[in-house]
Amino acid sequence: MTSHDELKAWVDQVAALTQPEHIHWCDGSDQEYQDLLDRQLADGTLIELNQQTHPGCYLHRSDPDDVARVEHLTYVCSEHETDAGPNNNWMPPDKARAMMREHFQGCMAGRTLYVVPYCMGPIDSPISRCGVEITDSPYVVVNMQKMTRMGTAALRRIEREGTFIKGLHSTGQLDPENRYIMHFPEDLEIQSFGSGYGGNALLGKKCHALRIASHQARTEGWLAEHMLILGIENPQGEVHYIAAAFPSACGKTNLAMLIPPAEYEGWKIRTIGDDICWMRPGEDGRMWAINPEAGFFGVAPGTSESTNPNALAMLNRDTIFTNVAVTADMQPWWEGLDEGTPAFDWQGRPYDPANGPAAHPNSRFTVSSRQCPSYSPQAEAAQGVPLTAIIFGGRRERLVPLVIESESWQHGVLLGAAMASETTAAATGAVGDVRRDPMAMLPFCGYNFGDYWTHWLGFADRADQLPRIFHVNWFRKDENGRFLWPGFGQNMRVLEWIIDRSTGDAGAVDTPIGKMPGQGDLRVEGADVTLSDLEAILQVRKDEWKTELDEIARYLDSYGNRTPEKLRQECERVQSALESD
Ligand code: SAT
Ligand code: MN
Repeated sequence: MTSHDELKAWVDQVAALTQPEHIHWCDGSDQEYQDLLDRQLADGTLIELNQQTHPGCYLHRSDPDDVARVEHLTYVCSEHETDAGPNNNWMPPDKARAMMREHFQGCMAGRTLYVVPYCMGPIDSPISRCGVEITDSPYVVVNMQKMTRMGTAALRRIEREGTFIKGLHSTGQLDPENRYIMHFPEDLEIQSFGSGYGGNALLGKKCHALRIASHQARTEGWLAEHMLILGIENPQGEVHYIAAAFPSACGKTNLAMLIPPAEYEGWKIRTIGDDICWMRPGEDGRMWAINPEAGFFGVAPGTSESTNPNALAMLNRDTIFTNVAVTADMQPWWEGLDEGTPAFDWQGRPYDPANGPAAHPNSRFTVSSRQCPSYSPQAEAAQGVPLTAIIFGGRRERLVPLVIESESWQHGVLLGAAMASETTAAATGAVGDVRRDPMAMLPFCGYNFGDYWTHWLGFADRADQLPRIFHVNWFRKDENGRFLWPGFGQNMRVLEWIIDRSTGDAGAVDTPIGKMPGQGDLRVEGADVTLSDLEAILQVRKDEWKTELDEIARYLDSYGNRTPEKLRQECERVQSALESD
């Protein structure tokens, strides 16, 4: 199967523990994919959708208690608790291993154990990293096939390189009481039990590409971030790349695939990735980024002809849907779609509005990036793409203006560290509470946030053409709960300002919290926004910002002596700017 002795030994060891009936080494071939589909169609794991309208599309209905990431059951098991930080649940590694051993004991009896070698990032990129996921879920395997470079080529790279991330996954009994997502960053290892849901079970994604990779990135001098990457091409054919961090279910996929408004003739958005960005300083002093993923695991509800036509166009073939509703003729359906009516809800019940939405609010599509009409060939480039700007953004009804430009890298890191957002359905728990979510990494940073901010600040000395950092908020509302900014394609106007600021020729005004577009600096002709709305979303209320900064200072303090002094100083600088203005 492989010439890699350590890998072979690990598979044997896991098989001895979990007692599968069969072992299958995945090669990533079309035949293998087809066999896996057939098997899941036969046992009901997958349901065939309308093959006339949606060839190659299938539906998976998950256990109703297994529909989102479980942050309260996700642990970072570093040797020392302080290294995991207050931002993570922690358990001593020995204790976690012993507990997980009991769960895994015999759990694959009667099942097939799949060995899934995968590469995060283009197979020939020096920035890419490999892993092997062992799983007893064929649904996980077909999803990994779309989301990563999976199969023989990845295995060959692992054999050449030696090191790989070990990920062990079993759906167990899908019992929410016996569900754990464990990370052992110092051993480059993941163990996940009791869930089949994306972020808990597709281990290449959040577990590897963010939690373990962020730890690796710190020791090796790069960054693993919860960011989309897009290219903006102007009518002269110049392309600038932007990476943008938003919490889950805040529109990363829509922004990554944006279609510019009519006034932007000759402009194009090129999609590199919609969720994860690995970046490192290049020899030229710029920051170079790759998307480690090969597919999109996007939120279905709200995806429509008006919000994201590119996404809609890629979802009519070869897509796996999870927990969406279906029409009477078995087409996939979700809230926000302009056409069709739901006949059966996400649990397969005849649709009744009394039961809530037809599609689960965190229902998802899994699709290969190659199907995206705006997918950039540069996404396959081994060296990655150079970043012109980095954006942080949250979902904030109040306070936070449409766009802020940082005064410096250090100020930009503060904007990221101070991010907050209303919670969404992407994780179990309450929806709509404002929580601090630094760099949108709260659920994903594999080590202490204090050390993470120090790592971020350190790039100022290591690269001399760093991307400019901005903060945006598309979600500001008025007193009546109406959105003040139209969003979606119209966000292009903000992206243009961001690029022009970064390359030198757009106006801005100074405020105590950073630079903002002044009157006439944003191109708004043709946008569905009134002047008074625009004024409202660019307003800085000093009294409210003082309270916000006090809260940010307290939040930074909660990381104790791990919080970098430079970040506290930056916070104090903004506080005194607010006092003296
Ligand atoms: O965590 S997932 O990968 O399932 C999606 C998300 O919440 O960003
Ligand atoms: Mn995400």
